[in-house]
Amino acid sequence: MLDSATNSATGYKSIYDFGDANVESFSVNGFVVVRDAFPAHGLETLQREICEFARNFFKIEASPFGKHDYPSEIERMFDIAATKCTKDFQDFLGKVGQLYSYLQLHSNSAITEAIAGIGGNTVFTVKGGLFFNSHNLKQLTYDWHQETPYFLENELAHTLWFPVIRDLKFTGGEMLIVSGSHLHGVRPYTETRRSRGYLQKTVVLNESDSKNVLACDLNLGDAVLFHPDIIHCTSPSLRSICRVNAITRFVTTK
Ligand SMILES: O=C(O)CCC(=O)C(=O)O
Repeated sequence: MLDSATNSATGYKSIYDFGDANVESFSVNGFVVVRDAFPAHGLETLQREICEFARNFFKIEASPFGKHDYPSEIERMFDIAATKCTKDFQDFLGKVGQLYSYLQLHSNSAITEAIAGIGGNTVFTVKGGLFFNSHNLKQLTYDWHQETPYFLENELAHTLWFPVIRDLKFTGGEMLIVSGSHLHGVRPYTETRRSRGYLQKTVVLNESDSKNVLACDLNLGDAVLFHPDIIHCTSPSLRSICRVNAITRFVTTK
């Protein structure tokens, strides 16, 4: 169980207090925080590409600040696109994971070193995309679940989760994880799907899980790398500003 920590804005303990990037902490907690995982210029290139891609995909006119303030432009376009058509928006979020600038981010040595540091498997390929959280849009959030049941045809190595446009303490809507929950393997789950939403493979938290919840209140540039059996979910979005994050799953072939 977790002993002490500062609280994040959500009232949950902050992941920063538990995420030392070493093999011992990974084996106990099931995650590590990778500080300075991405250089600012790499994230800015991704933000610019997301803006261009969104403008073309959703046929939205550029705003006057669109050339200078990519985070605000992404928020503006995503708010429009998300409320208009959830299905297209879902497709779009997934396709961002194939952008050159997205894949390029992962060639960064901080990521490869972190994977090697926690005794990672040989990684053959990545599957990634954006996630979005807003108080107007509950369909694109996840209940408590594990990654493994979603990737039965591949062997999932590690999962990387990171903010794409702003620090999470500013936007809220963090991902929540249950520290140490990977130690019990894959749990029984219930499949449901909200109208026009993601497939849910929901697990129920027990009393000890509930005491070990941490908020991934990461700063832009940092990332969390976690075990595929870690239980996690999207926290409710309480602020007016949306949250834009990415997930990359590193997979090995079976
Ligand atoms: O970023 C989020 O909202 C959660 C995403 C997630 O849990 C997942 O893709 O497995």
